Amino acid sequence: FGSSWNYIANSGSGPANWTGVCASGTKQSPIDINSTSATYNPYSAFNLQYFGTTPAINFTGTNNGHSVEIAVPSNVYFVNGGGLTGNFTTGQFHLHWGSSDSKGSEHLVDGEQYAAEMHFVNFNVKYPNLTSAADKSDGLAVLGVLIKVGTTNAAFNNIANHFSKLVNKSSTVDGIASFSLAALLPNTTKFYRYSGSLTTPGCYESVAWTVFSEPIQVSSAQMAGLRQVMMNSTNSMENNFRPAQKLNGRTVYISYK
Ligand code: GRE
Ligand code: ZN
Repeated sequence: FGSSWNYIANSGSGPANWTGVCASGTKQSPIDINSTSATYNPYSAFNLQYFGTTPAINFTGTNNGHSVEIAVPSNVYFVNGGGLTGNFTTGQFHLHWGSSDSKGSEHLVDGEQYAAEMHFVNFNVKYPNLTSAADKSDGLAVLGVLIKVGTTNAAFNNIANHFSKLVNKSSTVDGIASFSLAALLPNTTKFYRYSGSLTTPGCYESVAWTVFSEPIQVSSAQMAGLRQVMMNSTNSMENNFRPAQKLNGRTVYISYK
């Protein structure tokens, strides 16, 4: 199975055929978040340390065949507070998106799917790297940002300007100058929180999920750039989202009343 998995339903390797924890797990992601049945939790302040800065570092963009992923040097950006147990450092961020504006996000809110979703993957600093943290129960804290199509997002151009160089599988772009990651986040402190998993194989149940309750906007031209990206020589990468998984009695928390 390895990295032969994909998002194509009738291929024999699509989400319904993913194996291991993806199939047997009981805390899988994504989910459809029911906002009215979510439990209010008065979280302490959420701290996205250094997200608002532009350190003198570079990012590397990669088309890994499943997503467009931006690798971030670890121990530069940190995520803590907001009810998280421990300190987490950003390892990468990546995107999931659809072929039309009415699908593409992984999380849904009250049954509504968004055009895309960005995941900031942060790993617990008690582990040496993202790979070793990924299968630990306290390993990951992922920030999910829902995306809808509307106005042009200037910050998004920091990555969108490179999409044309990431069209082909395994292509990379080095030396993407750092920028304020905070500018890619919605202008809200409101979020949902639940315990879940990686949304890609091996689907480890190691993620404290934060999904911000407000989407960000990107323009239709910016979305079009993303939709040019290919998963292999014949198929577009669009619709690289896993369908919503069963809640199985989990509590979804909401940070505000
Ligand atoms: C994801 O696809 O959402 C993901 C990763 C790696 C770690 C965590 C995670 O690709 O949620
Ligand atoms: Zn993801």
